Amino acid sequence: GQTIHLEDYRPTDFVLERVDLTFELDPKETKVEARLIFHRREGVSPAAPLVLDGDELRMTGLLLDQVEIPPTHFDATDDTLTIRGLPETAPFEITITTLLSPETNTKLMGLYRTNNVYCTQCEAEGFRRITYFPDRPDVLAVYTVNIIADKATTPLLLSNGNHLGGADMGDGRHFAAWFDPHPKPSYLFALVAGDLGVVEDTFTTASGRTVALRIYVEHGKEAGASYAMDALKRSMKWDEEVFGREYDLDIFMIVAVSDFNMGAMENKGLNVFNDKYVLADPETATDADYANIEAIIAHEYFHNWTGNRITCRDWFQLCLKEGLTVFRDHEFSADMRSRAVKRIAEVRHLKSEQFPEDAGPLAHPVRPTKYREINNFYTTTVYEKGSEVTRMIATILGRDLFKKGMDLYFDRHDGQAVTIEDFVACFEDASGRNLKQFSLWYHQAGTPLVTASGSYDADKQTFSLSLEQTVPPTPGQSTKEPMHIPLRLGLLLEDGSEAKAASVSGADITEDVIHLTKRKQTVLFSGIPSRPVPSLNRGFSAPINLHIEQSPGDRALIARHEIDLFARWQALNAIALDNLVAATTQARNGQPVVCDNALVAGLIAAAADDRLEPAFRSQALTLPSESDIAREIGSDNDPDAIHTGRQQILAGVAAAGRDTFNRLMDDMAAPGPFSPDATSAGRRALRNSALSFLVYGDKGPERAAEAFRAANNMTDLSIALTLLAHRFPDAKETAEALAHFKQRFADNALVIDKWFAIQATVPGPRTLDRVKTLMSDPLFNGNNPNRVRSLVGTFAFSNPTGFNRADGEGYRFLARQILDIDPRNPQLAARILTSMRSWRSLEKVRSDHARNALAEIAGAANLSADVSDIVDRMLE
Ligand code: HT7
Ligand code: ZN
Repeated sequence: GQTIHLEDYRPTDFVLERVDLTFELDPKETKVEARLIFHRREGVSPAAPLVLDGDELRMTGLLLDQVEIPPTHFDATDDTLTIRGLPETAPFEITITTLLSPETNTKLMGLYRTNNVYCTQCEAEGFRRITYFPDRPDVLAVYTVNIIADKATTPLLLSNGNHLGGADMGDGRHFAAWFDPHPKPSYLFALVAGDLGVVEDTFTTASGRTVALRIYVEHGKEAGASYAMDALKRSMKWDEEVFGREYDLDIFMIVAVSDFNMGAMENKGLNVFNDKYVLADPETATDADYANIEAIIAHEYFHNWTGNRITCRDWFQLCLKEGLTVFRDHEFSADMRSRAVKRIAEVRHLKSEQFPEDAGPLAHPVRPTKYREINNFYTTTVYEKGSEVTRMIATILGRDLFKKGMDLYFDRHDGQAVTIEDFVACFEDASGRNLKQFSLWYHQAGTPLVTASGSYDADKQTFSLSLEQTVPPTPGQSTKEPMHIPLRLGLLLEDGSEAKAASVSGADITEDVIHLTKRKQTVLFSGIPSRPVPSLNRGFSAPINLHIEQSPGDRALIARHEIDLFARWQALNAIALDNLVAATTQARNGQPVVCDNALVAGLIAAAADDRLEPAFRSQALTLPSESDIAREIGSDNDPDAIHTGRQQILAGVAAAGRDTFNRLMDDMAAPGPFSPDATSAGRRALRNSALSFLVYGDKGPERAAEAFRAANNMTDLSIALTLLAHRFPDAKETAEALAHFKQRFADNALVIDKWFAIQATVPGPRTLDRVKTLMSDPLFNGNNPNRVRSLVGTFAFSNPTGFNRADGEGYRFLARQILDIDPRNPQLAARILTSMRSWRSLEKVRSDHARNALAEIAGAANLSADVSDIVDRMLE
């Protein structure tokens, strides 16, 4: 495909006023009639043709004001329809008839069938697979949709907006009409039709309107939607209270489907969800599943204002809606749960997913300036780093001015398709602050590195903090400007109290935020009575890598006394990471691995501290992952050495903390029946952290097998099964537990996904064969994205030793899978291929194998635009 550049953006020549769609649904041959009312934009040449987008369309009719357009007046190619000779000024109507085959649409873009349900996915460029259309987000129109289908098999006919009416057609078919009064881009169009069960509720808005709420799921699964419904109502209320945003239609619908390329989709008034993010009950959903459902329900609902009412001018602006909406869902979850624990989870996720992307061949700015395939830009950089950039605006402006800026944004741009510059201008105008340098966060890729060193002058009672920032080169950006980095900090004294400086010079500072704006800056704090320990980047105020020479003792002081709980976790994590990096070297050199006393003491102290909430203590006990360690090492990585070193450290902590962990097993036992709330989930998390260490200290599988038998909820059950499978892969108890789990949940595909994922992550070289065997299990289905992600995706993304086998078989396996999936579902193939994004940081034998596997993909015939874009960038 060709490259699209931001600088080439031009508005369309024709303005679309209205869209009238009629669907006659049939699995093999659906007929779509699209009536589009346009007028020529003022100043556009009368000779300019109308150029519409299309993708794999069969057109059977084309009319201008109800009169057939002669072949001399139009050209239809693979991806465009060009119509000439259109009226100079008067509005005109184009009627296009197309025939679609939903049943054979395996790409899951446009109109497709999933489990006998008709369903659409139009973001980013799926609408052009339904009809020829100006398929770009800055074309906003009002839609009317008529749906006709067989009444017996397809009783439910849904689209965006409000239901206008419907009737029987007397021939076994029926129809429904929907009208959406809010002008929208085509990517927010949706149609769902089929036979589904429903859960109903209502929400009364702040201004007193009643909104009907409906969640549609497969018949018989209605009970599983009650948590999602509760999360939806809490989201609606929260958006009113915190952002002042009320819902704007009479009905809000969610449909859960089992074949979906991503998590969910925010179509106006008719969200479509991957069923994984709707259905939950204690027997089948883990605490993580509940938290994800809450977050994703909220995310899609919040898009109603940040994305739908105000949308993107073009796809380069994707972070305008995604970064902002992730920020909003993070804040929502922080308010629903523990803020500190939520922040720790966010930062873990950011570091494990976004930092590697930003450090590898797929690095790109939060607001990119070019793309070949837009589907490949739904990235963790656009989403999660985009959210962090929004969070930094809030940190720099402070709560009140941030709110003023958001209000101005909603006021000024409601009903428009806008840019990041428009968004940032709202905060500049509301606050009077210049955010020009700050905006580099949108434009410069790469994670900034801040190096800090402090020195204390006892005579003068001053503390000087030298800070230096560098932004690493990334593809297409070899040199970088210094950024505006808001660094929250505290200076801790020996007794754990916080020093209050008499004065500060060398940087702008507001409350506890230092504004680092130059390449090098020295900040001088005066009136500091004794040598302080600086605690930098509290709350992860900036998404940076921070290097500071600090002794384990100084870090332990932060871990014990910081008022910012996140900073406590950060300090413990830094101690652990140092130890794990050293352990890797020791393991690689065949030396004994040494477990740092400060680490063991810090972990056990945090675990045992009853004043701290259990969820936090569990996070403290969760050591950096093998990929965290690989990232910290940065180059010449040997995943086997990382694994061995880490296992030894786990064993060290397990031995030293045995008594504490045993006590926690009792203290954290569930006091009553299962509840998915955050406090109960935190207790389960801490108990399972303790159990994990105990099992790592065990010689045999008995304790893990007993935990498996005792579990009365999916969190405990899946962790026990993971411990058995990972720690005792060859034990008969493990085989029995795996068989039992499979048999018990064979009819619940979402739970079987966990069964696949647990086995796909068993460390070591033998797992590849197991994955291959599982692919021929009757419960596996290579056409279902959730199944493919849980087995193939989990193996490639989350099994460092299994996937990165030294003989390269893991990479060759993945290459074959990518080439197999690509023709059916290019988006899925491309996404799974990004698991190789850090291949250059592997040691030479492995990186040579990885390059060859990538080259094999690159050289294959008929690659999709999605996969060739990713593989080309990875090899560049
Ligand atoms: N805005 C949604 C993105 C999405 C998507 C993109 C490409 C292909 C399929 C897709 N399904 C959903 C999801 C969101 O961020 O809310
Ligand atoms: Zn989103």
